[in-house]
Amino acid sequence: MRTPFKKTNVFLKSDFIYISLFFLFSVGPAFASKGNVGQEIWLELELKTIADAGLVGFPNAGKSTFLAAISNAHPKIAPYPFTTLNPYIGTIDYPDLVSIRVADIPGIIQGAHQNIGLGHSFLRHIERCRVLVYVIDLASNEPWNDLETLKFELEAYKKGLTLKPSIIIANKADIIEIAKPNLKKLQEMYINIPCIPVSAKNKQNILKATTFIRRTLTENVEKIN
Ligand SMILES: Nc1nc2c(ncn2[C@@H]2O[C@H](COP(=O)(O)OP(=O)(O)OP(=O)(O)O)[C@@H](O)[C@H]2O)c(=O)[nH]1
Ligand SMILES: [Mg+2]
Repeated sequence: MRTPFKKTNVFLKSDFIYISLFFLFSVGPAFASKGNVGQEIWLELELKTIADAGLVGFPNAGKSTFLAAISNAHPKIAPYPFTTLNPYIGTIDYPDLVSIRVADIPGIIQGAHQNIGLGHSFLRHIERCRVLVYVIDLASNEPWNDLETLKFELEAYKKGLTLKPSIIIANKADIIEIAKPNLKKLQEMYINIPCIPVSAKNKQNILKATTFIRRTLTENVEKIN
């Protein structure tokens, strides 16, 4: 049994060891001087690139459905316009371990450059993508007009924006009666841009689409970096 005296004695000893170790290992500043008044600066930082490829299209064209089909993302999909209100990033993982980031950008409508619809804030996101992937609804009345409008809005927002490497994803190809003649005319009108028919909903021709996205990025690596 220990006496109270012995207990106190042990405590004092360990206390002494701790204090000695503290002084032995603490290497604080040797002197201190009075500080001057510091400087204050306001910086506005803007993220330059949000993704390798950006999905550009009218509301309801199927951008989010396409992103869900090609990547690991699970964006909200619904049959009404402006379902997507903020850019949503997904990653395409290729079998050789290369991955490409794709941004689902909220729908652009006529007058977007004048801040109509979701306007400027989303056009700004398009600037930050290396490659433009126009997602066109083949079942719409005149899909080539949709593409013209999109390109017009991009150019009106910032001259030269449509010069970025681009491809067309002609979506809703499963609605065959309307999609088939529309696809033919769209491809005839835009011979300089690869145009890949897909059905994002049924995951048809998705491999071809992801192959073209990658090819467009790698072929233009010098232009876009
Ligand atoms: N038939 C058919 N319907 C599709 C296809 N892709 C998308 N849809 C439908 O089109 C509607 C709109 O799809 P979303 O992916 O939400 O369209 P979005 O372009 O992201 O629309 P916003 O977010 O509003 O800009 C949904 O009802 C989808 O099921 C397709 O390949 N074929
Ligand atoms: Mg969407």
